[in-house]
Amino acid sequence: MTDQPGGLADSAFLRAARGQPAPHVPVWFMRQAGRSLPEYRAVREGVAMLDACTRPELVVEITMQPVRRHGVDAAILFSDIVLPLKALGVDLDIVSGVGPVVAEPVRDLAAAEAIPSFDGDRVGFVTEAVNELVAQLGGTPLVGFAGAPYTLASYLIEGGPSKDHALTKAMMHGAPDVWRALMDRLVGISAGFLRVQAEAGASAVQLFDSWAGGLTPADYREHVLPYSSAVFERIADLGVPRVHFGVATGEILADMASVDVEVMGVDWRVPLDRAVQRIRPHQAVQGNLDPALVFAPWDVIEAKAGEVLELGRTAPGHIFNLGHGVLPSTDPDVLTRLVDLIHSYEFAVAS
Ligand code: 1CP
Repeated sequence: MTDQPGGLADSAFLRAARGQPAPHVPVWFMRQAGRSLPEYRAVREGVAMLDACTRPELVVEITMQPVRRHGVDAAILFSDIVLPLKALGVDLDIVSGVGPVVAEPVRDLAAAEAIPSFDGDRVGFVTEAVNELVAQLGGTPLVGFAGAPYTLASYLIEGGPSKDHALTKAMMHGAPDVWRALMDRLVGISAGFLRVQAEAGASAVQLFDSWAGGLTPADYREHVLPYSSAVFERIADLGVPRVHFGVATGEILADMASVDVEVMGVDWRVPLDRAVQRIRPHQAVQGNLDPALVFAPWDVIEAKAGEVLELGRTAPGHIFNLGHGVLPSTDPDVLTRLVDLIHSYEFAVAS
């Protein structure tokens, strides 16, 4: 990374992530790659999702597409949270229209202990893709990511997407030895996968604990937080900004922010000024326009995005994003217009 003015370290995204003043509020969108873009659907034609993730030339192309089209301030690697599990030998697939499906769900100690340890050699294609992306992106940072232990565990235990996570919670409460064994392994996998991406050149990393918001605060604190905390501690030496994100996390935001992390991702349910009161004073915020709002008339989008920007000023740094991923039917032109709006926004009163 270069420290020259205008270089990567000076990018609006990294400055905001570190709580430093930025020339403009940086913006990117969770799930900006591989969702709403016709050019994505064209290159994915006939290629299975997880195969696409293992082909560096495709990963590079799909990761670059939203950067070229929207002019966002960060790229996110095209991959999936279950990819490292698959690469390590867990029998799973991403089924179109469903999501990740696990052939033999983890239900006992033997199955938990059979989850392989992380091995960077199994994801050499990620290193290759990240190296190439860093070269092509120049001054635009690349965000690496991983699923948090709890969210990964939910897929492994349920066997696929679930609304209530009943089997996951049953294991958490009813089989603590199995839970610990599984979560310990997933800490190694999440941290290992983030490390590989950062060492290959990713400028920041995000841990997606998408489903943690379905837990009671007590359960989150006792059964999940220690493992997510361990992931962040294991990668602290990398020196890249770390983002912690989940959905519907209002009630657990303070706990999520208690880990060693620079940026807190906030979903759309909590106004950013209130989020700032729940997290730690040095932490930047990322978010949080309701992803459904981009379907509203433009004057409404403009007003709501303006509100998000104004409330974001209460944090030492603000990275504009949606409160969760881009919805697949989103009009990409609206996202481009939104990026332009964020970049040209003039704050009402100087700070
Ligand atoms: O910008 C990007 O799209 C980057 C790539 C990306 C990311 C960051 C993909 C590609 N997946 C993810 C993360 C991911 N995957 C999360 C965390 C973020 C979030 O909360 O949205 C989760 C929970 C998953 C699991 C997953 N993978 C689901 C959700 C299923 C459920 O439980 O409801 C689904 C549908 C997938 C498949 C997937 N991942 C990515 C793509 C482009 C797709 C669709 C694959 C296809 O073409 O069929």
